[in-house]
Amino acid sequence: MSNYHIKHLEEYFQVYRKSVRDPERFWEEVAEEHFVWRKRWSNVLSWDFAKPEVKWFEGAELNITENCLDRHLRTHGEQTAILFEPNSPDEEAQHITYNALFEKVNKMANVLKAQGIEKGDRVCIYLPMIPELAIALLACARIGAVHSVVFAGFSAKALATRINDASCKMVITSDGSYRGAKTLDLKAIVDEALLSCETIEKVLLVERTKNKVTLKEGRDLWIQPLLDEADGFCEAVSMNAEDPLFILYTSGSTGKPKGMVHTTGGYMVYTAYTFKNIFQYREGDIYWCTADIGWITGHSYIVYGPLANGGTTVMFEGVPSYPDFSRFWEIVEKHKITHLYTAPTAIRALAKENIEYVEKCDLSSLKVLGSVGEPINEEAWHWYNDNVGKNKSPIVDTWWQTETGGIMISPIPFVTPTKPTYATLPFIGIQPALMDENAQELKGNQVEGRLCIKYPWPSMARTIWGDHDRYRDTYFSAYANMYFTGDGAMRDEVGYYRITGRVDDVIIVSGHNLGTAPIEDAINEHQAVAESAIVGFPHEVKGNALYGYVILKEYGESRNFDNLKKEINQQIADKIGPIAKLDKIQFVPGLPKTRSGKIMRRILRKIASKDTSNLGDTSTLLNPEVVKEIMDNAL
Ligand code: 6R9
Repeated sequence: MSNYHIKHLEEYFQVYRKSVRDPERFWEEVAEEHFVWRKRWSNVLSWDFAKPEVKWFEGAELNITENCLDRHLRTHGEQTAILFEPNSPDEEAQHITYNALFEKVNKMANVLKAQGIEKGDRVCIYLPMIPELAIALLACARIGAVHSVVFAGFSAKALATRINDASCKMVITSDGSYRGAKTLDLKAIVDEALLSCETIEKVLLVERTKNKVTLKEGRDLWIQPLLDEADGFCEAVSMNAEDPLFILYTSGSTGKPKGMVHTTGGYMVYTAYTFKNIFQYREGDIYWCTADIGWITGHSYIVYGPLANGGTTVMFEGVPSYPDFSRFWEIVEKHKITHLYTAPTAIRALAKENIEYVEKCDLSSLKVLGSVGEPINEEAWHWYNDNVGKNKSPIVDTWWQTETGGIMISPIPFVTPTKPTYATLPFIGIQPALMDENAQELKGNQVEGRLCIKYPWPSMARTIWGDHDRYRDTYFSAYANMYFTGDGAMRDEVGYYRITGRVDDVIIVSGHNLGTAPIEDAINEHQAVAESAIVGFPHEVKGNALYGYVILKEYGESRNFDNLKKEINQQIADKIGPIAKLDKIQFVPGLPKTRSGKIMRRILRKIASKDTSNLGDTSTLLNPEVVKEIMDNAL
């Protein structure tokens, strides 16, 4: 098992040096030793960040589901692959073994085929966190269809935009979704979305909540009767290593979401390798990542990474607060969870509640804790470490992105000494760089700049679906020959990295990336609104919350501003989803602008954060009087 499971710091440094000295050789060895390929590659890596074009394991053929399922049947057939914990603690958990999962995936793959899905077709998956979600991903992968999962909290409009962008042929959804005490009517949202989607031929429906649904003749089908009839084996389609595996949308600085395209071979190798090392996952461990599969964390570290390693991965349907704030800790106790991978926003929300909720549960099974999605603040880090990890389970603060496919900067537990709020060291094979304003690389330690990556890694996204120019412009044009992450970071005196946050127009609210542009577009569509600007401000649970400055077409005394605020938020919920609602809305007579017409968001951010003692350079402001007016009436 050379290089596959790193066990001490010296070994990390050795393997790291090897991985950057000869990345091709290094990843070739990993690929060779730990995966099943149908045909070997002719070339490990070819790349050109100027085009940009990156290809790993060119010429190789494989099917990722043979690596995630088939090869484990002989050795791990009766081991639990997916442990499903339902929304309600009164409903029994399901232990789906590798044998059972194999059969379910094969059946669903046969159903997809019978319903006209072929290799290369795009299938939109809009499901709650139930086993069928993971099964649907794998069923697509089995037949070479490209899955595009849309988080089931997105609105009908957001869903339609994503379906249309990728010209999806099918939607897989459910009658409804349980979220704590609430039930969401997913099918109704899909029906509304499909009014503006022309490419969808079939809708497959999973029964979950028994909500009343209307079926459209010739389009909508319940999936269960089809599964009952389907054969339990479906020949896996041979995929080229560079064939797309999935599309996953992320926010950008324009209104249109970016459909990040991940390919098959490199993604598999990197997610599996990082999973094994960054969680130090061992035989028999019960690993739980609390993310939703609608986000990249769920794709890579609920589905593909754990299953490629023959692990047991927990899927939780519910929320941390239902039926009460003990839910997470009760799940840890009930299933003897060994690995808990969650987000700072969840930690902060739970830390606010009575400590009894944590203390009454037996958390002694835990070995490793993880954090992802946004910078973890010092207080949350200590609370997690002291109360959940009891000072014995290392916290892996893992920095990465939808675009990177897998974890990029992170401690390795029991190997890298941790430091609160630091993601610490680059993972094996990852070559970060910090850049200054003049696009020069900052060498040495104790520096702060913009975080870039200098060399390709196997799981990087290869393009933006249908818009390669935007891919180049967003990630490869700021700095020559580098991938630009959009994040700022500092490197301390020993070379540890601390991510300081986004440096672009993306705001991370409760771990969700929100672009300011799509929210502003949604607000501006309200008939009373002339213009708007959104900024983030610190929030004790969400990390950041949204503050909107809105210019009305008429600023009359007679308006009912409270109603207007509600309407604006409703508009946002309809166009994007409730996660993008504003915490504060201030009606303003104008926005601070530069002479060239750009909104000076820096000033708006300072006002929203109540940090107005020094507004910085305001000499290029066209309308300084507006700033004073906004400050006087700030919320
Ligand atoms: C995996 C994921 C990516 C953005 C990323 C950064 C922030 C993620 C972080 C972190 C500080 C961490 N981020 N992990 N910031 N420390 N450990 O979250 O992907 O949803 O695409 O978000 O999240 O700003 O650029 P994605």
